[in-house]
Amino acid sequence: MVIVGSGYGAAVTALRLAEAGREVLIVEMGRAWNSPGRDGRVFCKTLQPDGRAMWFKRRTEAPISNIFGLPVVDQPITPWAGVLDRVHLSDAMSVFAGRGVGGGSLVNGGMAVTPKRAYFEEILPFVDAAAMYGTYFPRANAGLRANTITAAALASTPAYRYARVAMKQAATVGLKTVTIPQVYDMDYLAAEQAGTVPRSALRQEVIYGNNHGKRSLDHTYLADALGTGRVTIQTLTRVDGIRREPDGTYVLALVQIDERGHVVRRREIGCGALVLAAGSLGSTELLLRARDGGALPDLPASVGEGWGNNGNVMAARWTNDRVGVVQSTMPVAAIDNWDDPVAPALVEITPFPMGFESMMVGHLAVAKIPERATLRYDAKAAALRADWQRGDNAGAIRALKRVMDPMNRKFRTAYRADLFRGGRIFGDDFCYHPLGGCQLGKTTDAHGRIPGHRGLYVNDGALVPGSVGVNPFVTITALAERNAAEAIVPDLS
Ligand code: FAE
Repeated sequence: MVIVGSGYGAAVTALRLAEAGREVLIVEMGRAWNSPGRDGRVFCKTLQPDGRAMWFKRRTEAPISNIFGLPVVDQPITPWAGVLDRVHLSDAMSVFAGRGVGGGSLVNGGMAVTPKRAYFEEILPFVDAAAMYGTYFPRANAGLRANTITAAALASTPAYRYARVAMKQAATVGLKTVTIPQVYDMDYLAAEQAGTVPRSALRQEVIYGNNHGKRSLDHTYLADALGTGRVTIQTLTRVDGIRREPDGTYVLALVQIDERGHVVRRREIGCGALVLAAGSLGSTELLLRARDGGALPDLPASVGEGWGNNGNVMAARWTNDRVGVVQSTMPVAAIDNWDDPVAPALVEITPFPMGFESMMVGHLAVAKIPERATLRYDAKAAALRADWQRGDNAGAIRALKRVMDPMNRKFRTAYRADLFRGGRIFGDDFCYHPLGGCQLGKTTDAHGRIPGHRGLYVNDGALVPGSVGVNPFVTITALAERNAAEAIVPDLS
């Protein structure tokens, strides 16, 4: 039994299969982030990145490139098996993704948000919402060890001054604000603030990994899975192709590399059951290559369709109030503008921990937009592509403006135009939340099984049809719990 990838869908599937007595091999292209480098840190410093920062890049490619209009953020690095990847799907869209044991949980902002039930029912009408909200979302949040900052801590922690400033200004113009659960340990954060433990969230760490405090999957689901004694993780090994023997065995072509990227071994392994959980892009790419390359020609024509960016767009505004030099990288608050009939969105209040008083507040919108793209594999360029165009994010920008414009008007403040490439006000050409490509109930059956391919499953963000209205990992985890409980484990036990 093989699982490709070690992010949310993979970690859940591995744990539940192992608990049911199955031996599981996880194949993960990134490394295990559990041993310190020569500087004593597992992950590099955010403002002094090295090869650990990014997946085989010569230069970092951070979401924000400029400070005061100067392109000083990105720095040259040695190509290495680093933790954050940026995959360029088209001129108008690139996707950030985690690489390593734990997938996106190693680099993400830790916001653990359960979607609005009405929207969940709208996007996945055939999924039993009562079971999701009664059983699988609570199970996912427990497995992820989500916790919530107390009202007292939010009101007083110096590192959340930026959140308080934004919440107050939002409330002044009549917007609703909410506290958001986190997988970062809020007790650890309090200890950071008190100066009794090494800093991580308060030391600018997030996109290149957190050295402390973060309950990433390697500390939760994957640790529990390994604890069963039935799960093995093969790291630095990429699944490069899937074919099938006449007896039904799936054969995976594996390419193992060292941390500098040199190929150390190529081999094939066979398995009777295969779960693809390599993320929206990774799982879709494997299926596209297998179908279009002729190895699995009967895969559904819909593979690649229904891909979306979850309505992601980022921007920042000047404030007329100080937001604090030391800011927690772990967002705990948002503006909930989901009831806006024109352009609904959840708008995160994000930090910009630049190490000086920046007088700015950032926002990442997760907007409800209908735009979807189709992913295809360009064999010549050996790259995944999407027909996503710049205008496709116009609805997300509109949703973000409906939150930020009133605050700018009221407080006589302005958008910052000095952060993104080309002097853009809106960071609309990248996303953190790739979703879809192997949609539940379209490319797969209602539980992630690929029709006509016994023993082949998808169980990750590729199943979610392009948008879920909030940050997605709780939804991906809960759907994976559901598919494991209702299909994968019963099928394979
Ligand atoms: P994912 O976690 O991406 O795992 C896929 C794994 O498969 C990775 O470890 C890959 O290295 C591996 N892989 C891919 N292809 C292959 C292959 N061919 N062979 C072997 N291994 C392979 O998938 N979401 C939230 O809910 N809250 C947040 O606050 C949040 N912040 C984010 C911030 C950043 C900077 C980023 C990048 C993402 C953020 N996300 C957030 C999104 C979240 O991390 C993402 O939705 C999930 O990680 C997706 O989970 P999957 O299981 O689909």
